[in-house]
Amino acid sequence: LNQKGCVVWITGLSGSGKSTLACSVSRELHSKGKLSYILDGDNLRHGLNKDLGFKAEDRAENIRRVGEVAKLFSDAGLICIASLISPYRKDRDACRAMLPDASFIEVFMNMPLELCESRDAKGLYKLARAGKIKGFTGIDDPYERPLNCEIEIEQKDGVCPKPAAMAGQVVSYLEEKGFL
Ligand code: GGZ
Repeated sequence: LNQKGCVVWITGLSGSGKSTLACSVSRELHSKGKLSYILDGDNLRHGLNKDLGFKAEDRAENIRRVGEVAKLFSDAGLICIASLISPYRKDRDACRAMLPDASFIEVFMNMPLELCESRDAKGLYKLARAGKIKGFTGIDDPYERPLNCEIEIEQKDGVCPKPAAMAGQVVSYLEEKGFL
């Protein structure tokens, strides 16, 4: 019985494809008979984290709480997939420090701002450009790229990999490291 849990932490800009990747990984794991659970920043902000906004301290607290919950799932033997912008390196590193060695797997959605902005599913970039949302990540708020993430998802020849291919990258890594 393989019960080694871990946290797959997906970081990147709004619209970079974090939630899509999370769903795709979860589906792939399910088909392999492995339990996973998705913690999505945007969803949790309606419940557990509904008291938090987007100031640096609020983002730090948001990420800290999700890190703690992710640790619980991981301790229970699940693969926990956390999908949050998590723009500050120190907040991501604090989550990494909570977990046993090698069980925090940072996945960087390295997509150009122009691509994320062109998707603009919820029209938030447009509002941010118009100054109607202040402190929007990538527009007038920082995003600190990971310096040593375990997995990087990027475009090849200007083309975004398909969700199944992105998920494949993550699943292969998990297999290689003995989590599957
Ligand atoms: C960034 C914002 C903001 C600001 C609202 N900055 O793409 P979405 O819409 O659906 O998901 C984003 C979500 C970000 O929540 P996180 O919990 O992932 O952020 S963090 O890790 O930084 O705490 C976006 C929406 O909230 N949103 N205002 N100012 N994203």
